[in-house]
Amino acid sequence: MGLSRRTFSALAGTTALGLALGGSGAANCAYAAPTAPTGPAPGPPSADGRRHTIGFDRYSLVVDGRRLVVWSGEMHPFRLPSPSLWRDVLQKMRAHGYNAVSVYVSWNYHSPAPGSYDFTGIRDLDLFLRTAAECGLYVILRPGPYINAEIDGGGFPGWLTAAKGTARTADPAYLAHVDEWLTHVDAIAARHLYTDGGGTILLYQIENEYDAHVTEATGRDYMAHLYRKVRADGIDVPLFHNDKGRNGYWIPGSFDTRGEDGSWLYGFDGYPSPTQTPPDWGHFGIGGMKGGATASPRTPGFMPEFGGGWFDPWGGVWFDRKGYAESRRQRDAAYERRFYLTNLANGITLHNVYMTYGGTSWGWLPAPVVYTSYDYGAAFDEGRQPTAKLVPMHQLGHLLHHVPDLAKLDRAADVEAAGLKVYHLTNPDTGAQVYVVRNDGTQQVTSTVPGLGGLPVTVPAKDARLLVAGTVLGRRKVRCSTAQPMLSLTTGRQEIAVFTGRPGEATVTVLECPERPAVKVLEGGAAHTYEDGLLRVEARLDGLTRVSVSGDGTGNPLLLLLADDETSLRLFPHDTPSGPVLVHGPALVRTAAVSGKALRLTGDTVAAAALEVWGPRGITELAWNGRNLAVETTPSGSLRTARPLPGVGKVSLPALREGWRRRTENPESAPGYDDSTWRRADRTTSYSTTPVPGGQPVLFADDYGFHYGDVWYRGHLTDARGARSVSLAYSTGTQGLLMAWLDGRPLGTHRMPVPDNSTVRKGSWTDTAVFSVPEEARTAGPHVLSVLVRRMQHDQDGKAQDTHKAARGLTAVTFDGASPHVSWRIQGEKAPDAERGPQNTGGLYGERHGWHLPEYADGSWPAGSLPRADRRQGVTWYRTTFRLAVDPGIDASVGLVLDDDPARAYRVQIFLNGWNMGQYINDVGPQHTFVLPNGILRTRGSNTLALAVLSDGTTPSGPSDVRLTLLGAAAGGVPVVSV
Ligand code: IPT
Repeated sequence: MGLSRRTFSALAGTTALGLALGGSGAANCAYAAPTAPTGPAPGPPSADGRRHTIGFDRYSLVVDGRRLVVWSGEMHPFRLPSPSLWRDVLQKMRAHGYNAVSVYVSWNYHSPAPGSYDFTGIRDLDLFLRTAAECGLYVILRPGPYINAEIDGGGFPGWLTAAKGTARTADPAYLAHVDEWLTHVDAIAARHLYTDGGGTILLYQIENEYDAHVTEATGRDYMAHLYRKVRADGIDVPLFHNDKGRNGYWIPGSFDTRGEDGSWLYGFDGYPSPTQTPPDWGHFGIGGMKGGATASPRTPGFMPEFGGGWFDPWGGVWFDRKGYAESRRQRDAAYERRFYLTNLANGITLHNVYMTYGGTSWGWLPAPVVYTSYDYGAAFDEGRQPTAKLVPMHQLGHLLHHVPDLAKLDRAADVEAAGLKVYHLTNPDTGAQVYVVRNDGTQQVTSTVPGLGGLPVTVPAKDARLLVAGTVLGRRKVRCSTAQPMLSLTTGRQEIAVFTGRPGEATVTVLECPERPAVKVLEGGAAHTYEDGLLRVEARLDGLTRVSVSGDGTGNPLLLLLADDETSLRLFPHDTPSGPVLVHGPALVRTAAVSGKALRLTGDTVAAAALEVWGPRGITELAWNGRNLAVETTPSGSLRTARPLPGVGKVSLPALREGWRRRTENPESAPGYDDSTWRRADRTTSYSTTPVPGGQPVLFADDYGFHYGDVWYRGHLTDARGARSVSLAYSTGTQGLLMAWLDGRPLGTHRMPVPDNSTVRKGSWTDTAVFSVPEEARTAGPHVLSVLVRRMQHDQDGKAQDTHKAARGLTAVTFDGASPHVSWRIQGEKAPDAERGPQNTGGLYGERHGWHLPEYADGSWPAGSLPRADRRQGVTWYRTTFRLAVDPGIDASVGLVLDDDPARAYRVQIFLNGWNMGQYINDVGPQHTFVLPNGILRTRGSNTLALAVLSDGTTPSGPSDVRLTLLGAAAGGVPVVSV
């Protein structure tokens, strides 16, 4: 590849420039001069149309010559099928201190068939990238081709499971498909690169957790192929891979990048358990730790995924059936502090939390290992609500943005503090001292940490904090503080420094003031003394303590704010072209813009909240969500609204008891059903990894173009004389099942067991259902054997063994006592829904005939009220409509709850306005609440709910308690366009 103009613009640092120009013409674009300056971190990025350089050295990325700590959160656009809400989540991330969003792009979501690609509607990647840029977030783009991600086939399209070529190798048949995918993604990505200001894509990942074939030519050739392809498509930002663990796989130089190793970063992931001591995976090799960042000494410590929660499997064995609330409890705010601060202390300056908003694996998106909710116990829950886990993210994210010393840290002399683990670091340029102090014990510890002025530092059990000494904030040096710094900024002439900690904590902050300052405690309880040029402020954290410091010879007055955790979450710094602003009060501040004398803010309130703002000089007016507000000035140098902003009004949701209509289906089980338009299952070969049984046709659904949801088989038998039983071997993902009928008479249902600890990761389940053949059917026939398979989804391919190609559906059918001739027909899903996509619907009769769609006329269906208690093997549909009239100024997050006696054997696919919002398994769980995203849910208007109920026939069944629930509400929100 020649040195394009664009790549040229990606050069950072004169060393790299010289190399690139003098070299072979390769784009050695990103290795920065080791002496890159430590200046303030660059402001929030946007699609500004300007050239930008993205370089790095061993400490950090260097963007436009300035160090950047990447504080990123993972979200998946495909797990939030309402594009308007992408902005909601991204704005929330930005407001709470994240500066980047990392996204997988899932091949299967965009490609229903070979050669067919869709990037429109809910699949509009271009829109997502534009929105991220508008929200001021960098993007880390991760289009695979393999992603894992607990998504069907690990992101591989259904059609790829039936295609020639070994996946995740250099097999040309596979690479041809891969190139087609990357061509489509890259055409969009290339328009949004930060290097030319088209957008904010900062980094780009190829493959994911590729730990197979690492030492083989096929693995290296595959990676080299992906690298070349992506570069050839014009992607000129640094590329990287996400090493599964700390193996040192795919470090620079480990495969052929055509001399471009300088633009290749090493990244690795980790998901430590909360019971573990936080591991030292960074550069410093503390504790003799090998691997991780130490494997690549010239690139910055980079964790493209660090656990921010964990997923929950069907049955919920990992979390004691308590679901994601338990995941969130185990990896709580203190977990984040302990583990993420340890990462920072180890030189990890590119840090992405997987997940930050998990979302929903709606329709047939989930991999077999998970159920519908992908909440993940993340900082934002599935219903887009902030959780207590945001506290550390917010405090640290803003700190990293405002205190550039943290972007370049070396390990400093070890210090000991009784009962605490201390990481001592220093910025070699500024001399700032940083201490990460961690308590791994089960009791709170108070100890003195050498270097922190002999002050007692308290760390609660299983918690951690970051403290600084000798660090310049604005015009003053902080000699030391036992509170964690959160930010430092200057509005007009006023400097503001914020420190934080747990509520009730006693803190001491010592500032260097050359002259005796005038100190005023404006709010809260604080004591202060001045001696030998040092101002010592003592305060117990409780809400917001305000101390003003002036006349100390430094020039600018300082407002020292000491905020407890909850209060810190109500402090929102924002950058505007006129300078920084700090907003205090509301639950969320989304945007801040200066127009003339007015500061125009948008955001959310939940409870009524005073709105207070520190802003650039000349600002005298405030507007909130478009409304001008009366303001007054405060002794803190801020503007405050005369009256608090109102909180959110009441949201009422209708009951869903009335108006149901009900219809049973599965005519396919009747002997006379006309299946002549179904595909004949008569193939004899397959690319599946499942062997085709001798003497039988291929029955694997994927081989007939059916990739998602339920599939029907009808076997026409000519002679069943003497048949005692029939054995139906089948293969599904977790929780698959099979039900069979002979000549319309139910033979029974067979289900895969609920996974336990030993089987929970099993992607592919195979078993054989054996049903006895009723006496009256043991005749010459003809007979019809009808079989419905809920095959669930394709396994992921984490080990690169083509496991996504394991068969789904029936695999072999044999009779005991007879060998009738059988000819098979198969029917699965129809052509994919153009808007909702290939994973929305399977092959049930109702799905094939649009019973899930809002426009379907169900007027002829009999009325049927809930609860129901039918005993019938097969499928029954329930439909109702309901109206919502949520105030347009309210963002209400609504869920659907299904509840019943757990002994009842049935499952429900939930269709809202035609969208498959997931699957409920009454006797397995643990999920009962299904999030209904606004945009799909009409919050002002009519909605159609259709439930496709599949019941075993072994117990009475039918939906019982079906109701709407409010997952959260705020006054504010983003405009939502109906999907
Ligand atoms: C790692 C994957 O990279 C990611 O796609 C997802 O599957 C995640 O874990 C788990 O949610 S796999 C790692 C835990 C071995």
